[in-house]
Amino acid sequence: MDSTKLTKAADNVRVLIAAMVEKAKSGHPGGSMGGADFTNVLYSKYLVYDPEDPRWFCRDRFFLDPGHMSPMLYGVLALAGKFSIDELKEFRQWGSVTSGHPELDVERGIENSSGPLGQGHVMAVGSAIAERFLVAQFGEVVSHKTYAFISDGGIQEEISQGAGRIAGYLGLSNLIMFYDSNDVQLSTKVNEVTCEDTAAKYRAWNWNVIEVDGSNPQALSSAIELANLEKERPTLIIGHTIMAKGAVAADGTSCEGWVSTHGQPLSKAGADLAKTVENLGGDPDDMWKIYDESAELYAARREELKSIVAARREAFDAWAKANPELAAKLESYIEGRLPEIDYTKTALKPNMATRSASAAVLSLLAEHVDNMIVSSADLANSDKTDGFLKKTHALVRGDYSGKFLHAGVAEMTMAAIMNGIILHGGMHAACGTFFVFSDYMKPVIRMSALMELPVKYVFTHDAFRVGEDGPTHQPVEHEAQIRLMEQMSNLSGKPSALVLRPADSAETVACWQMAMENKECPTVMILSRQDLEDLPAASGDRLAEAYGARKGGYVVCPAENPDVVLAANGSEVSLLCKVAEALGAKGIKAQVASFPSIGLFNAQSEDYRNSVMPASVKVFGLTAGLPSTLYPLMKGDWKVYGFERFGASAPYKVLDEKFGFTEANIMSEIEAFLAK
Ligand SMILES: Cc1ncc(C[n+]2csc(CCOP(=O)(O)OP(=O)(O)O)c2C)c(N)n1
Ligand SMILES: [Mg+2]
Repeated sequence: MDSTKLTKAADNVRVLIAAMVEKAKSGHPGGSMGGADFTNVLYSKYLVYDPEDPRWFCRDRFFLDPGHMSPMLYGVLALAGKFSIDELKEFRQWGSVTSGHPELDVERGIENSSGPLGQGHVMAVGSAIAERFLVAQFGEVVSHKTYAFISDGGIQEEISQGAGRIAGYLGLSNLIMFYDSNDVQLSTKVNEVTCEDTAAKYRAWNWNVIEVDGSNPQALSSAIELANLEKERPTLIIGHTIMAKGAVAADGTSCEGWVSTHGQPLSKAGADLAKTVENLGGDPDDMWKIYDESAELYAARREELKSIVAARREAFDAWAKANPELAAKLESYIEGRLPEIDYTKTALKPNMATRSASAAVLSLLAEHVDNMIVSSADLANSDKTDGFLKKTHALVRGDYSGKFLHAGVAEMTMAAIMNGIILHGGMHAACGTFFVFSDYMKPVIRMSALMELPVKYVFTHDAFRVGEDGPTHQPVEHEAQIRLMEQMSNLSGKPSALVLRPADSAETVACWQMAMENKECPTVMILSRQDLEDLPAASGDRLAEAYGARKGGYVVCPAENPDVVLAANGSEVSLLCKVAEALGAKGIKAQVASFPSIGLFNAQSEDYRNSVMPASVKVFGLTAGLPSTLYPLMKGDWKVYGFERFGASAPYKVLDEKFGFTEANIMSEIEAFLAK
């Protein structure tokens, strides 16, 4: 192996990194320069991908955790032919493909958006789980490695605890993670915040840990080769690297290891750009170039990849020919086609809690959808994702045929794993916990939304009616918060999330079908712990009527020329139906509408919206969340009765009384509102 050639190519990347950050007048050169040796070795010698087909399903995946090291990734990908020098020159500029932190772009070799430290490597765990799961169904023809790159920040983020535990517990030997250990972070040296023994920590989680000089291509190659041989455990390669490798000041003294090089152009950090470029073997007057030696290295790899990929494709074709049914199934997975599911077969009983109705749908899904992983953060029997579990079994070390992942008590890790499963491709993924703990998952849901990943989030125990567990367990402001995602569009200009709070079991079925059919963004399901009365159905077919949910909101109790529209979702709708009946007896005509998704309703035509909420009619909203939950729905003359405090510990019927969620109190609220 020609170490000099590899170091030269890494130096080439370092020069490009320094130039990019300098030109952009912002960015993170230090860590990027130190990590370039590993990334260069990986891309020029080991990562298996098809240069002609970036989406080739069996490619190795590379997940970058520290997105601030984007210039390192863009630099290496430029050598691999995925970015042009002109595109590197546009680093961090409006409309460029080289944004400050990488944004998912598989065509260019970017497998994940990264920036929030910690999440990137957990997505890699998800990808590794998806790969093992698919190998269990289809065999080695779909196997590949998942590589992750993590830095001090990711190692310190709490989420790494969950990822380390789960990957080690599952023995994900197809996962190889490089830890760029450069002893420096954003504002301090690493030894100012921790004295942990990282190697021992990962070993304790059942990882294969290898420690190497992270600047030495020979040592890095050996480590990657060893990791590739590992059959039982995930591997952590701790690479001791050098922050701002090669950076020097005007007088030639070293600036390596300086905290100041973390997040600003080298010139601002105290180094000299021209001297640094020179020190790295580059030409300060011509920094923007790919050296002939680097081009040769990557051209040779391209040739190697051609034959590696051709052999893999040949083996795949032979397998497909011998196993046409399996091959067709795999194709349907990759294309994201859903099997035929007759949702009317959902085993509903009268007046179910929506979490129980969800369990019934999940049970049906488990029977039909073989490429779906459902997970729970140790609440499966409470968030009722066990409806799915009962029809399958859990993933365990050495047996990846189960469709259920016991994530343990690690909500954020679980969610980031779901993102990784979807990023891998060919899979559906859902995860559950109590709605109140969605707080632990928001940064990940945000990344699902940004990356347009259709993860299904199942949140139960959706309001103060959690009851005796008290205010720590009672979500109040959560629906208003999560619905903000419905008001925001993603980078494709579409809604960034679909948030559904069904009002009864039939609506839960409709909402689950919508969730499964939604391939464009995450879906959040907000479900009740307590039983809910089935809503009335004028047609006699409540399930058919519940598909009004497809429009986000629809009339459940119609009234001709109503005096008032009563608007709610979830558990509040059946209460309003009763109130409407009582108002009717007093000569007040109330039309009740259910709004499982406010965002989706607001996206409907004005005509449709007026048919549900006629323009001149007063609107009374009821919510067990903050009143502002319903504000985006309100127009004209309106009032919302909601919840403006933390909840309380007591049986939920008592809480209904105390907080005024009774027929009598809501009646009088409405009458007072109409009298105004
Ligand atoms: C969740 C999260 N918190 C904070 C930050 C801001 N931030 C960016 S890099 C960094 C620390 C970087 O240290 P390290 O990971 O060692 O990178 P290096 O300095 O070696 O480049 C921080 C705190 C972030 N991106 N994500
Ligand atoms: Mg560091």
